[in-house]
Amino acid sequence: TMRKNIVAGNWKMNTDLAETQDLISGLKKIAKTSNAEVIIAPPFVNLYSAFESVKGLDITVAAQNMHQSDSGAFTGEISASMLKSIGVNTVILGHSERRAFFNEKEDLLAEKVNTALENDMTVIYCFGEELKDRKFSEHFEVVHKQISNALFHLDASAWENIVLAYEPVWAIGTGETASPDQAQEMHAYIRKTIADEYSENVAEKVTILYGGSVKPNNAEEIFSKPDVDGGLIGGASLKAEDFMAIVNAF
Ligand code: G2H
Repeated sequence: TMRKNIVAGNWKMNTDLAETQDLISGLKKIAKTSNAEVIIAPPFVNLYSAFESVKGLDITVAAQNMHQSDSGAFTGEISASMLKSIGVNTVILGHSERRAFFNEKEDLLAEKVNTALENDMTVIYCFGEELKDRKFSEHFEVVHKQISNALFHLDASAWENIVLAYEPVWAIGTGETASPDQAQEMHAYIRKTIADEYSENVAEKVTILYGGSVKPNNAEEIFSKPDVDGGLIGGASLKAEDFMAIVNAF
């Protein structure tokens, strides 16, 4: 396809400074064999060190979150310009853990997306239904809203800097994965949703990642699906060997 394949590691609140450097050392072989763009998202405090450590490797460093404002009295928060100033141009927004534990809603996420794009950043926008939504057969509707509420105010051209990450909440860190067919079904639905709102061209170009308990033993089958363009990897991104195996599943 014309799409970029991406494997992104979301380290969540794991890895101190030494562990960040160790993990990156373990990833040094990735660049040579991979057909996918590789992204890692360490915690804020280690982004600078990570950025310095990946120099010369084909690895992009991303942030796991950021604030929607440019600067000001927001104690404890990090802005887009701070990220940019250390070379970080990619940010994960809307992760289900941000939604669940920090009450991030789509109106806020739309602001964060705007701020990121104004700062010429790439956004990895996460969303996905909960188990109850799937039980009530509302998963397509829920996903539609999560995408439209946060992203459909954007111009078609903005989509060049948007990556989508479908992460069914019931599959996150649970060891439960969506079956490759369930993933494909939703990814095809997402692409059709983009095509209906924008155009086939925009939809064909957008990279859609799957996330939720992707491991070395299931990555290849999931990534083989036509509308799955890669993965957002949590637990398995914390072991260099596992992450490399997933990256090399492409
Ligand atoms: C989903 C995923 C990474 P895990 O949150 O974003 O984590 O692979 O541990 O389910």
